[in-house]
Amino acid sequence: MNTLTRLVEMRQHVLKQNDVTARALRAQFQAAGVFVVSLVSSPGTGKTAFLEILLGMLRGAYRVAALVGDMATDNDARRLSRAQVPIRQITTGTVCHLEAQMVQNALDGWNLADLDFLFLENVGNLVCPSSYDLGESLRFVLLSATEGEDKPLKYPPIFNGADVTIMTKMDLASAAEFDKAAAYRNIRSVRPDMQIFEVSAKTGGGMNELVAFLESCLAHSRMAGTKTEA
Ligand SMILES: Nc1nc2c(ncn2[C@@H]2O[C@H](COP(=O)(O)OP(=O)(O)OP(=O)(O)O)[C@@H](O)[C@H]2O)c(=O)[nH]1
Ligand SMILES: [Mg+2]
Repeated sequence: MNTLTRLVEMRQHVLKQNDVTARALRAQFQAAGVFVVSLVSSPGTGKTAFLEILLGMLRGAYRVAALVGDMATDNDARRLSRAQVPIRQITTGTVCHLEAQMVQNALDGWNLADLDFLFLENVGNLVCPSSYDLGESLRFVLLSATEGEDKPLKYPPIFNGADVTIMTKMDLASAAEFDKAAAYRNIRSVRPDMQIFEVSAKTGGGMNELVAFLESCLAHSRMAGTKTEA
């Protein structure tokens, strides 16, 4: 066996193992009635800023928590802790994405049935996270007004593997000469039925719509769970 064959086989093994763990996680989340949303994007798109606002808006009415992945620092976990909800950091070291086993380990000691929403902030990267299922109910991909409308065309797997696009930093759209119509076209050329929201963590714009959307997702998933149990 040559080196390349061995590398391909090892990678397939890692992905297969991840799928098994993710399937078990998904079953755990469903049994506990917790709605799990993961966030992927390139570095600095605004995942943590978006989550800070979202956690603050949800925590009055819902039990919320978040896990946040970072290669080297706990900066994001410290920022999110200001929302005064349970937060745990996953430090991935040299690994450029979260894996299902890392999520499983980080949940140790938490009673999932005590939660309504759990958010997973992935490591900032538009490539690696796309291959790893984390057992989430919904995957958000964030695209900021400052990073260029062509990103969905350049990194199709991450947009194809997500359920919803969140356009962030919309307060900077005109300064950055962001071509929103082109961005919509590019997203939908990769994923035709993609739902898209526009937000700004600076002004809070678009966040009420996001909260209403998540509330309806939670209600639907609980109704579906009740029907399955019946
Ligand atoms: N003007 C403006 N700035 C924003 C917005 N959202 C985030 N930022 C800024 O963008 C920078 C990066 O935001 P983060 O929330 O750290 O981005 P991130 O995606 O979590 O970054 P990584 O975790 O490193 O991948 C920070 O300086 C934020 O203040 C926004 O809606 N408008
Ligand atoms: Mg972050």
